[in-house]
Amino acid sequence: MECGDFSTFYTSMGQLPKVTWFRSDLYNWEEFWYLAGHLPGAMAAKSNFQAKDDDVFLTSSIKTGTTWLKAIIPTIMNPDGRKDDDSDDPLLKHHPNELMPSLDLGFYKVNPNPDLSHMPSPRLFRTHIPYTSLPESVKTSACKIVYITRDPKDTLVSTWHFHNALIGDRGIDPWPFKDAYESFCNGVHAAGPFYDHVLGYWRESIKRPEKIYFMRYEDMKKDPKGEVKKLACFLGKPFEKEQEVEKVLWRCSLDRLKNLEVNQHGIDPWLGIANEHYFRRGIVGDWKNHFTDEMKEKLDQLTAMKFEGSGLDFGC
Ligand code: PAP
Repeated sequence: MECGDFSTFYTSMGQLPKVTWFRSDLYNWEEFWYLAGHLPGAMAAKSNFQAKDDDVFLTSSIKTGTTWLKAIIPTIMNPDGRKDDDSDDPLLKHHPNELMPSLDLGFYKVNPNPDLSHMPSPRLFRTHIPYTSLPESVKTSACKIVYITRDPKDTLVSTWHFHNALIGDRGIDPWPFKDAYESFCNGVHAAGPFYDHVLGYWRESIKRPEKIYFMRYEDMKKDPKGEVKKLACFLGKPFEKEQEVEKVLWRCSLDRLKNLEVNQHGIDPWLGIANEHYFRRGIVGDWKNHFTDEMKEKLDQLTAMKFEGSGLDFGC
């Protein structure tokens, strides 16, 4: 593979199945859907990225609570992240996206073979790439992967709000919810099909629990201290005192992050998205404000059918 330009990836892209997903083109690569602007970076990362054993990857389908962990993981990994004094907290000046940069929507989006040698170890990355399409070295090295998922009903509602916020910024009318719902059920959405994405990481996490730590947003909301303690142990940075756990959770809380200047007014330099759009309600069960009984029934049945025999559920 010749590196240095994206032409090979654009040529491959041109031969892939393509659909329209509310005014955007989606391409199907290796069984998953990608936005046109996101796919070349994913392809380049798969071809060219070399993982290191101490890298940490945060992986997810979209809108499953990733931003919470984009804040929590760097705070756990930062030797000063659990100290009393907050004055040097990187979150004061940086959106969580910057602390856990995207492999494919950041580095490999702008350069198919970027020089990452300047990054201090341990390097922290995030990605929405499904397990099967991860760069081979991410799977085979000793680097750790944290995956977060969420009840598909709330995931869909969060996705729909996020898209409406983005298109609202461009003066475009909102996306009809029933259209978003149909696409989601058909598996046609960015990083979809949702169920295949979740199951890919879930099955691998069962085979290799020391490699992949699987989390659910609902568990984080229910028992944040317990969940974050387990996460810190997985990352090899266990907490010594209860107040350290509380400190990390406070620093990364939705209320705090939402109200920080950097998140109210900044813009993600890679994606051009307003930082504020990553923080909304952050509750479990927001779907109740948007789903009819019939919609709930159908999606719950689909979830039960897709996850049958996997040992995974969302308690719905
Ligand atoms: P991404 O895929 O673009 O990274 P992601 O962070 O996974 O988005 O999902 C955004 C959701 O996480 C939002 O949920 P909502 O739409 O239901 O409100 C957002 O509010 C929530 N979220 C962001 N930060 C936090 C946080 N610190 N604590 C809890 N939830 C959060």
